[in-house]
Amino acid sequence: MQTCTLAVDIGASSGRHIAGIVQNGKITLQEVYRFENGVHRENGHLCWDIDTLAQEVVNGLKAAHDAGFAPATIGIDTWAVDFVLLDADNKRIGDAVAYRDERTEGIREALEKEYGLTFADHYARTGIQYQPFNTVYQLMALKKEHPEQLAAAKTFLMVPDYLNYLLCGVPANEYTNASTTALVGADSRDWDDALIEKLGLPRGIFQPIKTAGTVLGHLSPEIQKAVGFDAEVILPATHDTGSAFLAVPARDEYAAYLSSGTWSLLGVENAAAITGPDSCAANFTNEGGYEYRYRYLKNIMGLWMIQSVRRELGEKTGTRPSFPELIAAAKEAADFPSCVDPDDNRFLAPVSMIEEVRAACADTHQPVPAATGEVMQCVYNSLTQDYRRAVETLQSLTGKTYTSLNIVGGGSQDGYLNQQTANATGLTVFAGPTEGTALGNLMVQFIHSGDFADLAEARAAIRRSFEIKEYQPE
Ligand code: LFR
Repeated sequence: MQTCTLAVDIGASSGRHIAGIVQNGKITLQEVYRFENGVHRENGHLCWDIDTLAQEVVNGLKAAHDAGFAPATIGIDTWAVDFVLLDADNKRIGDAVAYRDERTEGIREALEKEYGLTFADHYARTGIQYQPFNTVYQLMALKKEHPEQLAAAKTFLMVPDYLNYLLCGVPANEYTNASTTALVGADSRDWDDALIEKLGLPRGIFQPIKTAGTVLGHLSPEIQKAVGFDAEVILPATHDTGSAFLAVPARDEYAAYLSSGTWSLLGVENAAAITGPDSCAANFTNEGGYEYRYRYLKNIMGLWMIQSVRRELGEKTGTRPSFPELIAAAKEAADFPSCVDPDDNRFLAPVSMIEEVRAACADTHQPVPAATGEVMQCVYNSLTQDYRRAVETLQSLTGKTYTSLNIVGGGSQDGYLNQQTANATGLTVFAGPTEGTALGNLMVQFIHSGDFADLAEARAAIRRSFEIKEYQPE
């Protein structure tokens, strides 16, 4: 059996179990299991199939064992903001509603009117951007629709907290993910009791906040029996973007980061939160990071737009085009000029992404893309122009000039996007590693195991271990 650490990295469309090993200062990764994820409609809402996810976590542990691995530690990361509630018998109450669901429509306004909480005040306290899906809005939507569920709740767990709980029986809220609730104080880094009280939420459901590197416990006897081994359940940065930012092999402090997946998260790490009015107006967020760094970043709609176009074409024709096919089509239409605003919430969950992009072009009196290549080129133009704007805003908010952009995650494999990003931003782009989130998850485990002394050492090992491609602006 090969001793390893194991990352369970679950995104909106798929999850993976990745074994990580450090030998002679170099990191190697091996994917041992992969499974599908997605949303479906249940009880009138878009929901995650949380029971299947929980089962897949266990299936993947068993697959790791069957492949000859003996994980010493296991860490889980997922997207942010979504949660489940447990009752007094520790049974799940209701569904795991997904963040693209529309239940939070109008809630921000309701907080202003009914609770006297303006967004400016809220932002000044928590430093968290406005997104319609912030956990706080979801909780307030639940309070309206199902007050009985909140009343019966004893424990609030974010999705990875819940999966951890099922593995080891210990309820806890991990800091990087808890910060995305918009209920944690930017400076106190703990639940904002006054805010929770003001909104009439039950303070008792929120668990002690624990930080990345904490060992929660061991696999329970039942899970050990199912998977064939015991391991420690450790907290990585359970928010995938928190893990991705950990894995950025920045060369100096003038590098901006871009975690490129379903979302494009563009920003930097700061030592203190920036919560002033300019930052609020720009909607930059101060999410909690490893060792209390602040992930100061902007959410950009990201590859979701491309993933949605691809899914839609697949439904129309019966076969999903590959990413290289879509990129080739875009290249054919490289001169297509139109550009939409990816941050417009119309792109969050449109019935048809292709039609939404066309409609947005028509609404802004630009050429309407017809063929797939034109739609794709329009998405590329839109994303890279948004990256450029985000870098400019970031510079004005931090008062720093950035000279390079490090792109990590699956999106960093798209050379066409990388080159256009370099061109649009005027920055040198360093692309890779592609396994941003899983790698960041593993790094906390490697530091725990003593393979690396600290984050600086672990990041240096990433530079040695993975190919990083360079793109100069043309
Ligand atoms: C990326 C991500 C973003 C978060 C969004 C919703 O996967 O975690 O950081 O804003 O998903 O949770």
